[in-house]
Formats: sequence, C-alpha cells, structure tokens
Amino acid sequence: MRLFVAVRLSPELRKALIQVQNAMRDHGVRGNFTPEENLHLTLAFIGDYPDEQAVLDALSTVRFTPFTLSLDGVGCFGDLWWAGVQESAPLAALARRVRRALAENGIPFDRKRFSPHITLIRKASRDAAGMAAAPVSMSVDAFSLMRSDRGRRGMIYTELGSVAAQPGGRGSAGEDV
Ligand code: 2AM
Repeated sequence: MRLFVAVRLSPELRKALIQVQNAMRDHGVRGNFTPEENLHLTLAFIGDYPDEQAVLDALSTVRFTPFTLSLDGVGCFGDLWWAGVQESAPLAALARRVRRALAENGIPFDRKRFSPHITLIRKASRDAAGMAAAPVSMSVDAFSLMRSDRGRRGMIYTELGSVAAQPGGRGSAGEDV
C-alpha cells in the first residue's frame, strides 16, 4: 500500500489551480495534468507500508491549530510544474510534527527536505514559466493520510483518515512543541 500524508485543498483553491492549468494549455503546454480531485499538498511521503492503522495512530498524536494557506507563484522541478504557497511557519511546523510522529513510531518516510508544492503537471512538453494563480487562500483545518493506487487512467488517491486541528490554545500554529 503506497501512502502519503497531505493537505487536501478547498474547492476555491482547486478552482484557481485549474485556471492555471488551463492557462498552461492555452500556452501550448502538454503533459500529464493533475486531475482536479487529485490536487493536494504533500507533507510526508511514506511509500509502501502495510500497516495503515499504525500510521493513523501515529498521525493522531499530531497537534496543530488552523492556519491559512495562500497560493503563490508557479515553479518547476525539471519537467514537473507546481504551484507554490506563500511561506508559512505553521505549515512548516505541521510538516515537522507529522514527520516527527512518523519517525517516533518507526514509520519510514522520504526524508528529503520539505518543499511545499502542489503538482500541476508532470512531463510538461515545454516551459510554463510566468504563470500565476489567483491570490486565493484557505484555512487548513485538517490533514489526511492518503493511499495512492495506479488506475487505468492515472493515479487514484483515496483518503484513509484525517486528523483535525485543535481549536486554538496550546500547541498553536507556528509554535513547535
Ligand atoms: P510530487 O507531486 O512532487 O511528485 C504522491 O506521490 C505524493 O507524494 C505526490 O505529491 C508526490 O510529490 C509526493 N512525493 C514526495 N516524495 C515522493 C517520492 N519519493 N516518490 C513519490 N512521490 C513522492
């Protein structure tokens, strides 16, 4: 079972990202565009791991309070183009806490530095520089454990469970506990 931990995006954010993808298409960019329902921001990539419940138990120990996520410009890793988000200490803290909870429970994950991005297209045929998303924001009130399966027409992501933010108080966003 291939697993990852992600922030799922609001309909408004996804709509803004679809507009960026459409602008790319209008500029002649071809490739594997991420379908709207698959758009997400990964906090940690676990990969193949058999024990879904152990991961959910580990993630349930993570405490955070709601925070705002805002779209920013567009960038790339080679021919993969993504939408960035405005620098966010609470987001970085959430990723750190998720990764710490996994590590403390012996669950392996990709230790590459957290580099927040929302993949818009893989194998882009040409440069998609100069695009920008509308200045849309959302409140991050939860994060999710996702399973990734290869379907006939691309990847299928299924939410296995989610962890909700705490309403304010100790362990608040940005504070690393
Ligand atoms: P990507 O969009 O940049 O490819 C599911 O594959 C999610 O986990 C994607 O958001 C993917 O990021 C991310 N991910 C992070 N590290 C990964 C890895 N080593 N292999 C596959 N996906 C990874």
